[in-house]
Amino acid sequence: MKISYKKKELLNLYKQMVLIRRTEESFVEPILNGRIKCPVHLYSGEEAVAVGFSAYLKKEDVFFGNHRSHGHYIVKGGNLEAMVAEIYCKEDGCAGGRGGSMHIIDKSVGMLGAAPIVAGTISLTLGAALGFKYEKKKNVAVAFFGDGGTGEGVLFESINFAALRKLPIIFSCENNYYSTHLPIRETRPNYPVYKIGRAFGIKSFQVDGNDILKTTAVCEKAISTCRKGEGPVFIEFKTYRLRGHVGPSDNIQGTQTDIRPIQEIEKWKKKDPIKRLERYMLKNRICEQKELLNISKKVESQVFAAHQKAQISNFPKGEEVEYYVFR
Ligand SMILES: Cc1ncc(C[n+]2csc(CCOP(=O)(O)OP(=O)(O)O)c2C)c(N)n1
Ligand SMILES: [Mg+2]
Repeated sequence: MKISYKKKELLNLYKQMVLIRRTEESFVEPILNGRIKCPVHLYSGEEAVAVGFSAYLKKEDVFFGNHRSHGHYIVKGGNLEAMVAEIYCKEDGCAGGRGGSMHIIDKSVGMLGAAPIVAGTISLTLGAALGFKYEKKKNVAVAFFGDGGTGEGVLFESINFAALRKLPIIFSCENNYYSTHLPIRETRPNYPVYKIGRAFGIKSFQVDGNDILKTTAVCEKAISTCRKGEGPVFIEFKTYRLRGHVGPSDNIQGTQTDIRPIQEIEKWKKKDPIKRLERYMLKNRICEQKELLNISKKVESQVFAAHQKAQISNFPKGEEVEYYVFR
């Protein structure tokens, strides 16, 4: 575990995780009362994965995500107001209100796309990495996908091609042990996910995805490996979602559909990445409780302002419904 972070760096990691958490939790009420109409997959609980990349990223590096990508966008330097507006499907949104929560994109910050087709953006990330290599750039492309993505052939084809061409790509698997309501133990043999990368001879790591000190360390290693031309890298982040697969809870239709055992959920709540970093900083007297509270308060008002703005923004015009559609 890297313990040489300065106070400022730790507080910055903390702030980013809190920003993602408060943003995600702020969607719960508008989802339940129907003001947000698109499907929303919350990232609460998994923040230390995305934020782990933040310290070593450059603006010119690129991210591709999936249906659960709000946190990736925020870490990549995305505009919070534009993301919140997108989730309300408003025209001030980063995709003009046409994509919604599952299609977060903003080329100006290197968030090159997110899509809910499981594993659907992995090959796109590969293309970006190939472009970096052709242009002799030292940038890195990161593909975020869930454990569900390990059941898709395109992942294996992409790792193979990336390994063959030594591309600067990080295959970032957020293993939260479930693909919708399907536990990973029912879809994969008992063979650790990170070993998928080993089979192709690339550097592969497995890490506690709820420990920000560990995620930043592994991300630093992966990013510098890629910048040196020694990529690709595969990382399995072991993590857990604190909310339902889609929406605040899987019991949204009034029936018990979250098949995850209560004890398992409780166990993971104790590993909440934000609380863990709080405990670490307080125990080591790195900061005081009131500094953490101040950060939370500031974040809270930033998130509130983003909702206010999104709610008064307009929906895209009806007559423009066919714009940006392939025909
Ligand atoms: C190719 C494809 N198959 C099935 C689906 C339906 N589907 C949507 S999300 C999802 C689960 C994804 O699980 P995972 O990749 O582990 O991500 P998580 O939701 O756990 O973050 C599935 C199967 C889909 N969107 N695309
Ligand atoms: Mg999953």
